[in-house]
Amino acid sequence: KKILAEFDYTTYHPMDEIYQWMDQVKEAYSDLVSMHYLGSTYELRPIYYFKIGWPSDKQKKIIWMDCGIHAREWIAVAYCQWFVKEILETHKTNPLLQKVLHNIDFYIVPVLNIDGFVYSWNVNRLWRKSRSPHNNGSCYGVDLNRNFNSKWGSIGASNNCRDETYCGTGPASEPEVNAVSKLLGSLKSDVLCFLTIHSYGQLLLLPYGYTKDPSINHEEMINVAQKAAAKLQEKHGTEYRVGSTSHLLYSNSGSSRDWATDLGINFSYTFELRDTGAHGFILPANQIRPTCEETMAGVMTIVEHVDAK
Ligand code: ING
Ligand code: ZN
Repeated sequence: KKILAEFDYTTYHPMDEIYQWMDQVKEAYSDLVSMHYLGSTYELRPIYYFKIGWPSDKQKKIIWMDCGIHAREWIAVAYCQWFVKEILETHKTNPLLQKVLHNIDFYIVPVLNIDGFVYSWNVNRLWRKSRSPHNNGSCYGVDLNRNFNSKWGSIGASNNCRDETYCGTGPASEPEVNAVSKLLGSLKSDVLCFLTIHSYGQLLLLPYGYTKDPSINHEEMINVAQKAAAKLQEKHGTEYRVGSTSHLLYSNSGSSRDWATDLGINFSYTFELRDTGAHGFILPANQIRPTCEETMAGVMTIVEHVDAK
């Protein structure tokens, strides 16, 4: 059993190592970190999230980050781990983090679609969906990013369980999506910002996917995103495109980002990390460090903006 100090953040880790890592993080940093049960996956694996911030008497604000909603997007999971490490290892010397951790709790879900993630490690590296059975077990998995209750099933999603974008049998029909919806629904008035991490494409996407209409906070969200993309590019020259999903890509319903927006969360973004297709979902491990370094710069630009509000 490896100790936390030796944990290698520049390689991809299977789920058993991530569970072990979470246990060690919460033990080693119990003053700043607590671990909580979010809910269960279809295959009955526990989904946990970290709450990171100084304990406070006043009601703190929240920044949400989930990774690994799509099974094959391993770099997203690696980024959540990196983000946690960076907060814990640099907060004492980083003035922004010092301030932020007093005002805000980060809620971080390192792997949301655990069943799919395990399946991607053990059976099919390019698996995307969850692993619930449908049509009497003739096909498996729901695209969890089409299963949220945001114009569910209306556009850019499939009703056929054999498809990669199968939206499920109803809004939040999947236990993973239901768990997120319940928790965020109960916290909504305190959530400053919702971040969901995917790959690939090098995009910073904002709402909406389900319509081409701009969201209420569109102007400000675009401005902040452009600033974040510029800061990100300063690190290693990586270029990001910024815009709403429906304009940059194509329309899609049932995404968590749109759902969070309609819940009333004023800043809601999807990060699509490296690359633009050369390696796609199989991003080589030697790109974990630069990808995470640049993403850190982008994310912290958003954090700084929402904290100052
Ligand atoms: N992309 C997101 C997805 O849920 C997206 C965002 C939406 C891409 C619509 C293209 C079209 O599909 C990934 N990589 O999961
Ligand atoms: Zn994705």
